[in-house]
Amino acid sequence: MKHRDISEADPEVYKALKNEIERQETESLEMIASENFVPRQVLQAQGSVLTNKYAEGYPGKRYYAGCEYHDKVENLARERACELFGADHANVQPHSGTTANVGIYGKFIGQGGKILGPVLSHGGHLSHGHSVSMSGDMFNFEGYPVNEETERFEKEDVMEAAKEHNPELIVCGFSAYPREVDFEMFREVADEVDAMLMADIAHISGLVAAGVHPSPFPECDIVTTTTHKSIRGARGAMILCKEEYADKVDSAVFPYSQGGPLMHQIAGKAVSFKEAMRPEFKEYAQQIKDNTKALAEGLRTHNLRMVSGGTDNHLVLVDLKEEDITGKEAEEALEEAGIVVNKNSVPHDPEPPQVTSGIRVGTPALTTRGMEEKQLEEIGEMIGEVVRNPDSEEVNQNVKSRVSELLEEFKLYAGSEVDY
Ligand code: DSN
Repeated sequence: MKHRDISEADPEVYKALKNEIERQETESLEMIASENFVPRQVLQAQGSVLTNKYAEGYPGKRYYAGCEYHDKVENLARERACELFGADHANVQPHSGTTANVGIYGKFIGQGGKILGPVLSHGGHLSHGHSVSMSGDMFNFEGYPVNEETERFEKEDVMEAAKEHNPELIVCGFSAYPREVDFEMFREVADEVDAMLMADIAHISGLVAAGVHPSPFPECDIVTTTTHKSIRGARGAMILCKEEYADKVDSAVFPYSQGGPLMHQIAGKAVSFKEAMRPEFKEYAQQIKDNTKALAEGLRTHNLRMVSGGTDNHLVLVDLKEEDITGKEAEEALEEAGIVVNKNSVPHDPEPPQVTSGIRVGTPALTTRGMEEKQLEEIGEMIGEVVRNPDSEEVNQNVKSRVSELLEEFKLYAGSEVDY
């Protein structure tokens, strides 16, 4: 086998990698609420020789020989995950949040079983039972809404849906919900209808790990999360649970829903969990929350309405139903000006998901770049300017030029030896 540098071996891929780091570093403000930037040490683990090995099974119980170091790495990831989240057991093998969720539904509830989850346009995720996802196809999902007045998940509405549908499992956890999740409330509802309680904390796991958002334990029986959003780790997912569910959770992942684990990704997860244990990570997570509040202040200067009136976490959901612009048009105008957000359905959205009447705006990635309240408030104002004047070339140029200055001031990988 001949080893060559990627620049020589595959110039096309190499060029795309170089272009992508240039895009991330210099072209736009990354404000997709589910995205983040990992440090060099996580990239190194992900690019390691652990990719070369099959390691089906679990540490000490593999189906292939030669897993001594894979066991070491997976145990580190599991132990760190348990410590960070106060869990009895962690399975760090899920390739994605969707496979983690569907594995749990299948193993614990079974095909056709009744599950209650959040309505997608009220903050839920496709894997919480949407009809276009296998979760909606294989399981009998019903939805609970946000409250008409507060636009938050309130006990009365969740309880009403739970009593009407009598689910075996309740899913709490959201991909577009700007408020703190009240796990105690969900536990009370689950107990009332004798259901298991699962939290999907994919979006907020960094906040939970840092202790700046309430923990889903001990209220929840099982907790799933991706590992690359606010927790700023390697791309993938994990499942955390109480001891009594440990064996069943493990079998829900392998062999039920996956084969061989991606051990290089598990190494990346282990390294990122160690990062999340550092005191600086707690400061980072608190800064995410402070920055999002500042972003909301900036948006308010343009009288933009936010679902539920504001934010307690890492994102805001701007409601454009009463404005002369759709979510899609706002997303496009902002991208043109160098600010990357995503169009997002809002509660009672008259527009289809490809258009929507909202935008979701998050701060974890910009907080990783080192930006603070001053910058985020200004960025909120710029978003307001663009949304109010989507066709103005002058606004577009002014915002673009300020975005370039901010990117220049708050570098990402420059000086870190990461060059693609
Ligand atoms: N795609 C993620 C998000 O943007 O919320 C969820 O999987």
